[in-house]
Amino acid sequence: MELLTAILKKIEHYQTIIIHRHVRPDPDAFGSQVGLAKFIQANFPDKAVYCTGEDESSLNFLAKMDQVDDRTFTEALAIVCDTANRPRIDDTRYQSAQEVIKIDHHPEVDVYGNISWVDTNASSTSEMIFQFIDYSRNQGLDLTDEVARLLYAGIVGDTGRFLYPSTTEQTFHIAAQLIQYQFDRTQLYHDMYRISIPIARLKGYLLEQLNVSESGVCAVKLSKDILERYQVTPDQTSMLVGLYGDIEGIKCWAMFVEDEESIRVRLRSKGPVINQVAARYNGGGHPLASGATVYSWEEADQLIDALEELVN
Ligand SMILES: [Mn+2]
Repeated sequence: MELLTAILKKIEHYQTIIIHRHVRPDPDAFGSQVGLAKFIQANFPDKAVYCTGEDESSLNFLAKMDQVDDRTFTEALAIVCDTANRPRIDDTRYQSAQEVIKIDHHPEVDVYGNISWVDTNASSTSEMIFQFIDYSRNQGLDLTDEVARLLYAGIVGDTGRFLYPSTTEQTFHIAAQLIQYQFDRTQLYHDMYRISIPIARLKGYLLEQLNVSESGVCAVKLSKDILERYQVTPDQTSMLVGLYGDIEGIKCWAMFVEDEESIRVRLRSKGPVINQVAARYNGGGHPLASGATVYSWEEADQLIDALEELVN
């Protein structure tokens, strides 16, 4: 509560507020960032509120980013949503802001910000933004339909449509309140889960290649050649990482995606805690869902060995 009061005071105090989130955004990153921005803008129409970071074409249905010039940062309050560590903040210019606030639900691997509100029990940062808004509503501020849509998208995204164990009674309670607002939930689901024909074909390839070790580790490698053959970009493969969750015998899995200069790794688990392994390979994240980066296929194999060790 004290944190919420402190955050609201800062928002009231600053005339210019710039909101950030992590690189390679997902619906929770966008939902929390833009949801908070639109909430502030709706309640304080005289303030200048911006969302910064690169646009993401697959999330255009949620929002587009603003252009912010360097000078604007020097007088601003920067709020960073859904980002555990500083290297992952999209737009490094938060460094020149007057003050920084961190709002996040990942394990705290990097303490930053003049105010830091971290709640690892929250399903999503969007859920936390709702809590903040709920608190502010008692102070007379209003939630709008568009804000409700954005936060709902963030919660749905990070809980895998209310499937993951991070989904709590509170999550459902918040979702129940959000759907009382006017937005097209069916359209939102269509936009979030529609897959293109190239991705559908790549899905077929991935299932065909399925290879599960005796201990329950599954690893799949998508080289540049394969991506080219299927006409899919590294970014577009992110929606396929959940593919293995329903397959029997798989305890944890890694998807390697070759990029220009590195190999991105997406790690998922049904029990063994994998973020320690991710941390050893230039990454991090949640206990059961992490990301990492390796620089050769040999290093990729070492990471697979680390998963084998973890499971055994
Ligand atoms: Mn999140």
